Amino acid sequence: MIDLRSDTVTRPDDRMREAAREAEVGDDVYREDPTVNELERRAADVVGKEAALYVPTGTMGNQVAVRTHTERGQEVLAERESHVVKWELGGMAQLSGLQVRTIDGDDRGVVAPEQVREGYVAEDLHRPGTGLLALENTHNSKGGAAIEAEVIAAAAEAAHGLGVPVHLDGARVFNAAAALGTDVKELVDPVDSVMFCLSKGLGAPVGSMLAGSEGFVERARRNRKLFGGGMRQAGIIAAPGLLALENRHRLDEDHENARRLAAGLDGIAGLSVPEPETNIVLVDCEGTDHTAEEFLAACEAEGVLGVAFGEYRVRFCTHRDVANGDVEKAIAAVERAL
Ligand code: TLP
Repeated sequence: MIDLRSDTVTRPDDRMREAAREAEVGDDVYREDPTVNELERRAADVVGKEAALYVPTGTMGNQVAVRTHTERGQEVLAERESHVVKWELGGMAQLSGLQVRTIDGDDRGVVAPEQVREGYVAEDLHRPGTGLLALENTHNSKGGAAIEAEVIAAAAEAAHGLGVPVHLDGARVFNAAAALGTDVKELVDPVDSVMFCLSKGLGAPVGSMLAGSEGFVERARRNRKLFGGGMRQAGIIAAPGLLALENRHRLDEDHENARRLAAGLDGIAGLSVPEPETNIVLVDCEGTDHTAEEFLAACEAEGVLGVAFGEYRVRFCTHRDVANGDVEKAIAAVERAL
């Protein structure tokens, strides 16, 4: 089976398993786990922030960030299709008592500065006030669009001009940096906090990082505990995370595989597949007269897995466990499926 459902499906390699076995550990709630401490230092360095916090999932990282930046009852501005709005179980409302005001980004999920200013509400007798702007890079729902540093900076500047902090869901921010040929620090410099995942293209079995100023991360540490994310001998999972951090230089390979996959699938009658910017391939299958679910069932029977991203839209995602020749096999399998 060629599993292209997500870049989260990768298995830890032998080096990661070995690193987990050998990891020096301690109780991380007491901040006594040397491996977690090292991972937090290295992660902060890589993104150019003062400090970082290890969290079990990207979802927890986003939710802790949102909670840390805001006060109950405020509004959060976020792109309509962003993960934090669409795929986190309404966590902002459930966990932090926030109301979301969505912004319709463009077809790459870009939020323009004037949209930030339009969406902002000042606190008064009737209105709750805007507590946070949440951005996403790469933008998952929009096919892994790699949003340029100046675009992020423009939206962030608009928010900061209104006294509103900015969080970036950078689950795949290293994919964005690789695709743009930019240092990740440039992409995250304009924002106050960034979450990135070790468990996607970087290949760790678990874990994400939330980075920001010392003060922000100190407060986030309390909220992580509140949300049940205070882990103990977490060095066992942080050790593969340290190796994963070094895998950020391998993402171009996933992007190249995604481009080859997209080009091959686009050549199949009934499928329309734009050239991907990173490792996410969105396939429009309306021309086949089959829904995404029907199309996916046929693909599965031929040995390829993807996920539905709409009635006639399917996502295939390339990753570290895509073996040599898998892209060509997947294209041939989809052709047979149809
Ligand atoms: N995304 C998953 C699914 O939830 C859709 C995937 O397979 O892509 N931010 C972004 C932009 C994400 O894509 C994801 C995971 C998360 C946050 C949450 O990360 P986890 O799964 O670690 O909670």
